Order: sequence, then C-alpha cells, then structure tokens
Amino acid sequence: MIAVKGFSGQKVAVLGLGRSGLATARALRAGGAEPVCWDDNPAARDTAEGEGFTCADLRKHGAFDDIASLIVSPGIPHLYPEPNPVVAAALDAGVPVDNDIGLFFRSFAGPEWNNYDTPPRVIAVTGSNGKSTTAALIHHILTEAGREAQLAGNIGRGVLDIDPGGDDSVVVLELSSYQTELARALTPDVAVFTNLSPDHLDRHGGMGGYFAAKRRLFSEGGPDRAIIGVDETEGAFLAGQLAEGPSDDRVIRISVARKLTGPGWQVFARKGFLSEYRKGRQAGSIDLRAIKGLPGAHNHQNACAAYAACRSLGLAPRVIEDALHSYPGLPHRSQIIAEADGVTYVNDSKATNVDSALKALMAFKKIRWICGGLEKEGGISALNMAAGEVIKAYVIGREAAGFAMQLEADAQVCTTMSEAVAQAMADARPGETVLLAPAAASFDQYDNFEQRGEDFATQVKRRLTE
Ligand code: UMA
Repeated sequence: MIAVKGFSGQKVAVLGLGRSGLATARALRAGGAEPVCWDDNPAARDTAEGEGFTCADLRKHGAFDDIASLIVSPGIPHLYPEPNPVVAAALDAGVPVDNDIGLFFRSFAGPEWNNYDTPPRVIAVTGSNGKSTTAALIHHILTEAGREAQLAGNIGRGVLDIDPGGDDSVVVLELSSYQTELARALTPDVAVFTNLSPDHLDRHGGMGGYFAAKRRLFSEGGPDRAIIGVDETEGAFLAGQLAEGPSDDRVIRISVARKLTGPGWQVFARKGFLSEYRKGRQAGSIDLRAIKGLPGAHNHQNACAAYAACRSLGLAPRVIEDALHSYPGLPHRSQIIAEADGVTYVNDSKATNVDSALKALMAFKKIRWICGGLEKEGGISALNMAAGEVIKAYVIGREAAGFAMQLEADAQVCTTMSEAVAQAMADARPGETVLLAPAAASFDQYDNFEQRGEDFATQVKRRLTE
C-alpha cells in the first residue's frame, strides 16, 4: 500500500467504497489521516465499517465543516450529467475535490526518494480503446525483461493498493477519463494516448469534454516522454501541441493507418509489421502476424504503444519482441476461449462501444457475431462498415429488436446470451468464428462486462461438453 501523505491528523472524506474507495481509505489511514467514508449503498458502508472505518452521511448540512478534502471514486459523477449530492456539498463548502490518482502522484515521490539509486518510474496509459491491453503488455514486457513492475488503475486495482516501488522499478497505470478529469496531480514519467473515439459522453458533457479529460494527462506537469496515437485528429493535434518541432523525440508518434516519416521518433504497424524509426533511421522491426495473443489492427496499435513505452525505458527491440510472443492476453479482450470442430470462440465482452466492436470485427473473418445490450450515444450505424465479415448477427439485450433493426447484416433477435450462443453454435461451420463483441454496455442484463463475458464463456463450454 502507498501511505497517503499530507493529511496527518486531518479528516478526509472518501466517497464510494468499491475497489478505488476502500484502497484510498486504507492508504489515508496509513498516512495518519482520519477517513470519513460514505457510499450510497448501505452494504458497501457495512464493509467499510467492518474494517473499522467511520461512515457519516456527507450529504447532511455542515458535514464538510472540518473536512480537508473529498476523494471521489471514478464511477461517481462529479460534474456531468450532474454531481453526486456529496460532491455538490463539498463544492458548496469550498472543500477541494480530488481522487486516488491525484493522491497517488502526490504521495508516491517523497523525501525518501533520495535513498534510491534509480527512483521508480510511472508509465500512465489512457485512450478510448486498448488502454488495458497496452498497460498489461507494458507490464508483461517489463516483467519478462526482469524489471520489477506493478500494474494498477482502471485495470481493476486501486492505485493506492500497490506497494512503494523498489530501485529502478516501474508502476504501470491504466487511467480512464473519469480518473484523469478529476486528479489534482498527474505527473507520470511516460504517458501514452492510444486513440480517441466517442465514449462516456454523458460524463464529460460531450466529445470536447471527453478529449479535454484525457488531455490532462499531458498537461498537468507534463510527462518526460509522450507516446501518442496519431490516427485520429485529436491525437495528431495533441502530438503537435506537445512537440517543439518535427524532430522533437520527447513525442513518439504511433500509427496503424500509415507509414510515419520525418526526423522524429515513430512506431507504426503496416500489413502486420511493426517498424520503429528514429532520426530517419530504422531502429527496430517485428512481424506481429506471428503473435497469436494480439490479433487485428487494434492489437497492433496496442503493440506499437507498448513497444514505444518500453523502448523509451531503454529496452532493446529483441527483448520486447520475445516478450510479445509470450503475452497471454487479458480476459474479455479478443480472448480465444475455445476451438472446436474448426470453429473458434472469441470473447471480446470489453467491446462496450461501437469503435471497439468494429475493431474486433475487423480482426476476424467469417463471423457469427453476438452483439447488443445497452446502446450508447451516437448510434450503431458505423458497425455496418464491417458487415462484409459478418455471416449473421445474434442480438442480445432488452432492446434487442431495435438494435437488430439497425444492422445491415442478417440479424436474429435472441435477447438472452443462452439463446444467442445456442443459435450461433448450431449455425457455425468449420473455419468460422463465434465472436462476442457487443458494441454496447452490459448493464441492462449484467452487473458489468466481465459478468457478460463469463456468461458467454460458460454457455459455450457447457454446450461443447454436452
Ligand atoms: N457509488 C455511490 N454513488 C454513486 C455511484 C456509485 O455511492 O452515485 C458507489 C457504489 O455503491 C460502489 C462504489 O461507488 O460501492 C463504486 O465505485 P466505482 O464505480 O468507482 O467502482 P470501483 O470499484 O471503485 O472501481 C473503480 C473503477 N470503476 C469505474 O470507473 C466505474 C474501475 O474501473 C477501476 O478498475 C477501479 O476503480 C480501480 O481503480 C472499471 C470501469 O468500468 C473497470 N472503468 C470504466 C471503463 O473502463 O469503461 C471507466
């Protein structure tokens, strides 16, 4: 655990008592502060009280009178569509609002850093899609290379839950827009921006707010090295804003859409080959087609970003290539869960938006596609770009009929996962892929995308063994 410094003897309010909030309360207590906790769910309050934390209704008048700061969990709205009443009360009382990421960056480096020969470094990864895979890949490559590395953040582990790093160790953080928008300190050594496509627009007041939230990772103190996907206008703009000129190699540009040229530092993938150029010379090349755990252009983009991050720490191209081959993949992301009778079953439940589902669809051929769920803003018509690879769609979700009507591909309304899996398996022929890539949130039928992916995997495996 990282002990949070700077609040010794003071009361600090913690809103939300899930993975992020509980780790924060423990870290505050370890640093000598007195956490005052609240969660709108009584069961979460019971868990915190079981650990000896004080819970108090922070919505009550005067609740913030003697509170130094409010620390908010990422899933709790602090601005749009409207602030949670506790956040509104803190703002009314003039109490600073922060999150665990801000506390982490203020607490991680301290006076004891003089004791390190080489102090720990932080790599932070943000972007709409691929940030979990990119962060996990960086962590995997570093570990394979013999470096001490820890992985935390949006990937499922609260940042304050990690241990203080040893000499020359690395902390790899996946950061969501919810996290970067609120953090009062954001000072990674290396920052990665994978790509940008519409997501979470209700929480950021639209696309401009969403991009602004992610951009903060590159402005509040600024990283020593910025690795930026430049295939969207926003990424190209960000890279241009950060670099002093075309040869400024503090910015490493990433692309899977084109060969990048120029005197700077760039890593791109074309036709399945990763290339690194620095100062006009080729510095590395990897055949990504041979790497089973990273199928499709979207994974090639993740590989480019992870490669660049590890190169910026001084790892050799050959060491990175070896580690890419042993990458086991993450659950629910292009995860091959079974291969039987010539049919491949792929769980990409993490494809919760149109862009990530489109990328999954483009990574495979002859697809029996399980999709649907809680539709996000912006509609799903863009999915029809990949209709050529889809033999048939099997639509789940409470609004399955409406979802199916918008698809150009032959679509069957199944509503439940059980029905969709049964139909897709009955129809599948050798050489085809049954792909779960919903292009929608899961909350109409599941608690989260993980539960949806597990349901898919369970249904497939059960039917294969029947
Ligand atoms: N709660 C309230 N009031 C509300 C809403 C929630 O009190 O109005 C309470 C809930 O009752 C619950 C707690 O807040 O007890 C949950 O907080 P949370 O939603 O922030 O969840 P955590 O368990 O703390 O997990 C968070 C991240 N969750 C979100 O951003 C929604 C996790 O990312 C992250 O892994 C974890 O911190 C550790 O850092 C998950 C996620 O879905 C994977 N991220 C989104 C995404 O990837 O799209 C951004």
